[in-house]
Amino acid sequence: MSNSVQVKKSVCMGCHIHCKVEGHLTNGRLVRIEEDKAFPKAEAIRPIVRACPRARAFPDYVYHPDRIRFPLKRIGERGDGRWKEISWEEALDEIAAKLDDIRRRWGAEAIATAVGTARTHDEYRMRFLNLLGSPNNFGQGQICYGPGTMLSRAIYGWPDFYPAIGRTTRCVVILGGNPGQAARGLWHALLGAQQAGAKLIVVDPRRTSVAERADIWLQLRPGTDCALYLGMINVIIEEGLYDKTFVHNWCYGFDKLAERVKSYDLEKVARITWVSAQKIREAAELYARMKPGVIIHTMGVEHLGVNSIEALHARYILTAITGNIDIKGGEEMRGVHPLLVPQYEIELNDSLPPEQRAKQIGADRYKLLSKDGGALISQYAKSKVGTTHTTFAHAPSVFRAMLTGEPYPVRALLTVASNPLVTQPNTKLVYRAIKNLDLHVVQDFWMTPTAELADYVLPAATWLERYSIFNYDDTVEFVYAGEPIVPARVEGKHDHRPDYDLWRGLGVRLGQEEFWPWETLEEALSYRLKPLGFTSIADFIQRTGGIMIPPKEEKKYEKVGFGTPTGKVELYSTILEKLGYDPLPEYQEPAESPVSTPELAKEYYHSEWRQVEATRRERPYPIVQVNPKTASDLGISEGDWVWIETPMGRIRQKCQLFDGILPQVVNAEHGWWYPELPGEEPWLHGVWESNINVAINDEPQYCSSVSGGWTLRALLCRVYKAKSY
Ligand SMILES: Nc1nc2c(c(=O)[nH]1)N[C@H]1C(S)=C(S)[C@@H](COP(=O)(O)OP(=O)(O)OC[C@H]3O[C@@H](n4cnc5c(=O)[nH]c(N)nc54)[C@H](O)[C@@H]3O)O[C@H]1N2
Ligand SMILES: Nc1nc2c(c(=O)[nH]1)N[C@H]1C(S)=C(S)[C@@H](COP(=O)(O)OP(=O)(O)OC[C@H]3O[C@@H](n4cnc5c(=O)[nH]c(N)nc54)[C@H](O)[C@@H]3O)O[C@H]1N2
Ligand code: SF4
Ligand SMILES: [Mo]
Repeated sequence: MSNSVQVKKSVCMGCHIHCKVEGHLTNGRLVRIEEDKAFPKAEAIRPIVRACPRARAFPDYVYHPDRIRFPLKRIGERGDGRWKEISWEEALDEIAAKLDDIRRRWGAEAIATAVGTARTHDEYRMRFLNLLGSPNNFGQGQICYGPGTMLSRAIYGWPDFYPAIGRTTRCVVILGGNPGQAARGLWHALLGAQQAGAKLIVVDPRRTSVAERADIWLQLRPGTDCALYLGMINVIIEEGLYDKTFVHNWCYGFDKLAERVKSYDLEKVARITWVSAQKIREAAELYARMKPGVIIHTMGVEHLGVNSIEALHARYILTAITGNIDIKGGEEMRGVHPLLVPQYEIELNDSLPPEQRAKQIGADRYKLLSKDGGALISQYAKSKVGTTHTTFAHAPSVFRAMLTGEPYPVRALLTVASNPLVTQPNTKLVYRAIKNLDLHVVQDFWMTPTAELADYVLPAATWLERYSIFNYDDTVEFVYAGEPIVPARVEGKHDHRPDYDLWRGLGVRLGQEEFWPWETLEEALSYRLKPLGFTSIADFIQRTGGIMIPPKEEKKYEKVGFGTPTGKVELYSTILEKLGYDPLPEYQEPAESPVSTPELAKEYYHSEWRQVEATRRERPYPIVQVNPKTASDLGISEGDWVWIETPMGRIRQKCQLFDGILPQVVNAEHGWWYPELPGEEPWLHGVWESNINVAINDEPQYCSSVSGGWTLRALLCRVYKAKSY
């Protein structure tokens, strides 16, 4: 008998690369994920599926016996680990009734939502919350590209740049990024560019695989990026290496910038950063001379908390004064596809009444998050990009409100696609805050430590079981679409549903019915594609193969300008000035210095994948990297379990000796919990054992005063030998 073979097209949501993939099925069962061969291989966006350990393990992941199969309702106390299976309709009815009660007693703002790193259709969560009248949406975006996109919108009127690395690129600068492990698509683009002769500069306290390939590696003291970049700007201006025409026509505040950076002479910068003046000068000259150049900053900079916005500001100035904007092989300005209904429109941000928006927690202190900051940025940016800046509540402040009732009580939390008990700093506070709620709902694939503290746990459909559209959250004009590869619901076996079903299900039960005309995610996504001339998402996939990339125009700013108050790139930011902040970047000593976290094991994705055997086998334990000299002074050897301790608490990881890290610095992994340990309290799957966020502080002095972003790098700790398990 011959086997029936089927191929389905989708977009992998396994990580930020979002490869276009094909699911191969034999007799209806997923056997492997392959790259979509019909995918047009634009230079900077290659599928890298074959090299990806997670892609190989997806069949084990989607069919894993530990997945949640039906909605679960807690019986017993929260955290007891005792559950009863109920139907989706029962779960949604009960949750909606409880939310209705909380809304009546405390106001809609007492209901908050937490989300993770953009891998679901989050625009429907925003729609639900805006219609409900709560401004308290928060999540990981606040430290994961949120600071960068907020700031680039403020000073360029454009979302973050797209690194268009290609054959013409002559210089690539990687700031605090580890693409060899965390961004393989970028890694491959980089190798191609190097082969074609591009130069590479890497700024990282650790010798990563990309630092090993660098022409210049600046091994800086963690947390000092801002000073380093100001020093480089100083060199570029002093030596006249900036793009005079672009600066003259398109930059605002150059003279004030030149004045500011004068105090960042290389002797001083070398003292702050521990990088030699000579190397800093060489890096500045190389970047300014080898054009087009691309700067890519990732979490080493975004996670700097106190210094993050300042460092990002200096980083964007480097791109602007060298004129590397919107040119082929440089950093491109992109925007949403002109015909696609953008996520922004689905979110219905304008339907949140102003008096409710004004209650957004944290907005009074962290002004770039606030309604004023958001409105100011959006007013200018919208005219150019067509989308605006979505504001967030400040996560650490919302957890405090759950616990203390200040500035007002937050009584319910809906956590979707996130595991804050592991990924948010100050784990003890997060734990106590969640325990204090009237209602906690989690939608996930697995019983994570966070799900163990829920009242209801809803079984989510993975990207393999649902339709999807992807356009990097309205920041690029590509449209990718995917279809389900395996069924989400199998009678009697499991009833996984897309997150959309939660938001719509609650919306229609809470009086929002007229705003939810689409019964399913498939219908909702089809609506977004109709203006492009497709009858449905299935029609789009069938006729296009699931991808549309309109041609790219260079130097769009010559036609449309920049979406800022002055219509130029604001090196000197009039928006920051209006909000009461320093309009130019200035370095501050980090709250503490220095330990840096994390190094990402390539098999994992944050707190995910620890239950899948193939990936876990490759990295069974968390690893902390220690310089051999430091280890020998502390009596620690390779493979020892060591305590990593701060005044917040201590956790254990296994020591790896590594001479690519400075003796004063250690590097711990984040995202650790142990699915195999019991779920009930006090274990919570070992959340207190190796999770570095137990030891990280999130008080206001650890947060950026501009954006509220918390500090996950450049923190002080003590390391010493632990007993082995
Ligand atoms: N100390 C320290 N902390 C960090 C970091 C660090 O470097 N150091 N990194 C930070 C960064 S950059 C990020 S982005 C965050 C990540 O923070 P999180 O997003 O909270 O972490 P993940 O482990 O990705 O958790 C995602 C959860 O969502 C589930 N999930 C995945 N897709 C879906 C979906 O489509 N629907 C639903 N309902 N569930 C889904 C997964 O099973 C998983 O349990 O962590 C941050 N925390
Ligand atoms: N395999 C895998 N891939 C992933 C993820 C995953 O969990 N696993 N997560 C995804 C997500 S959400 C994100 S945000 C990205 C993260 O991707 P990246 O940002 O590329 O990776 P990280 O390891 O978080 O951090 C990058 C580098 O910052 C350095 N660093 C630490 N402190 C400093 C500092 O003070 N200054 C500078 N300049 N550098 C510093 C670290 O040594 C590290 O090499 O990866 C994505 N891809
Ligand atoms: S998990 Fe692997 S296959 Fe999926 S998007 Fe990331 S790199 Fe591509
Ligand atoms: Mo992230």
